Amino acid sequence: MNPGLSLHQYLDAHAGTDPIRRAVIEVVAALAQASTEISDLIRSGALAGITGQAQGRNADGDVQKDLDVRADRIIRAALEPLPVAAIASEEAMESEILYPAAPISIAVDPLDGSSNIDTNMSVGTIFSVLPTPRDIRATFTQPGASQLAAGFFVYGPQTSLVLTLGRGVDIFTLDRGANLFKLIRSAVQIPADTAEFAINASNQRHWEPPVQAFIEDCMAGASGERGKDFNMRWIGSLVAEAYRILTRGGIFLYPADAREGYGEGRLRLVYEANPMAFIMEQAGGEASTGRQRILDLAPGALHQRVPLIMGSRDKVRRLERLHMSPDIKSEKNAPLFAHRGLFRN
Ligand code: AFP
Repeated sequence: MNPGLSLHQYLDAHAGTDPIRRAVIEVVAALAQASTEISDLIRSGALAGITGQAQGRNADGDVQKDLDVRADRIIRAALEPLPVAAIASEEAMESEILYPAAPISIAVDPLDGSSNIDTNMSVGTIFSVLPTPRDIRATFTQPGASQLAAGFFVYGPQTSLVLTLGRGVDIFTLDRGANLFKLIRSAVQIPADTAEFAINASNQRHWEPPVQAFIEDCMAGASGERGKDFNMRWIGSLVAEAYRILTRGGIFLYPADAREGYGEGRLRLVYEANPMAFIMEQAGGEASTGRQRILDLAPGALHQRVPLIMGSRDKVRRLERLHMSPDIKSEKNAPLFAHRGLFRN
């Protein structure tokens, strides 16, 4: 597909005359417009009164920043006139029914990575487009494999959109002069193998044995059983980590850990893990809890958390094998393992 193609031209070509596809592209176009407004706020930061300061907590107890609330409002206003049956947001306890007869519904994390706003780091908006089922109450309990489209905006040095409509992954960057998103990469493929992992290593003592073993092997580098050195990244912003993986491969882990409230990890299934998993698979990667494919999970609750391991296919599969390996489970209590520790003192 020719570079420089505008998002509108790209979306029109996808939709044709199919009414559901047309509804999907109208939503993507509206989210793109909303993202330029959010991007402008972020670029202005304190000059636009954006402090990154906590304003309280959202419905599920997470710290809510001023821009979380403003981004949510901007997105809802952009979607309001469109054929959307229901919307679910990280910033609201319950989903909201808009036009029940509409063919699609949206789940959104209006501003992911907001704890990074006051440090001038990349943050983003993540969205998932689902078909509206016969029983609208079941909209957000559909497995991620039902998604019609998914994507995320990264508000970084460039404002970019990573998008899948179910036929591969394409990336667009905002041309501010023309106020248009333009295609910069099409048919993105994640390298199958990689030498880069992303995990918050400060939680190492809380991880389950399979994750401990995987990271330990990476840290052992060329002298260990992997026979090669690895690099580590941790940005604290899911969209930035995903964008890097789509650019040069790698694996991202936010696993379950033993801390209170982290028994199912930190990330939300419906509006973070599912859209990311759809994108990863469409780009030739994989996304798993370590035991199950993310897209096969049927959400039990709107803000349900899930362990997320995603990125280069071979690495995700290695972690799944480790989770299935009975030896690893028993090794956790073995004296040797107890003293191995990730960072030898
Ligand atoms: P915030 O939206 O609260 O900043 O959380 C961002 C996030 O959900 C995800 O984008 C990061 O990968 C992850 O949390 C970082 O979590 P830690 O702060 O525990 O490392």
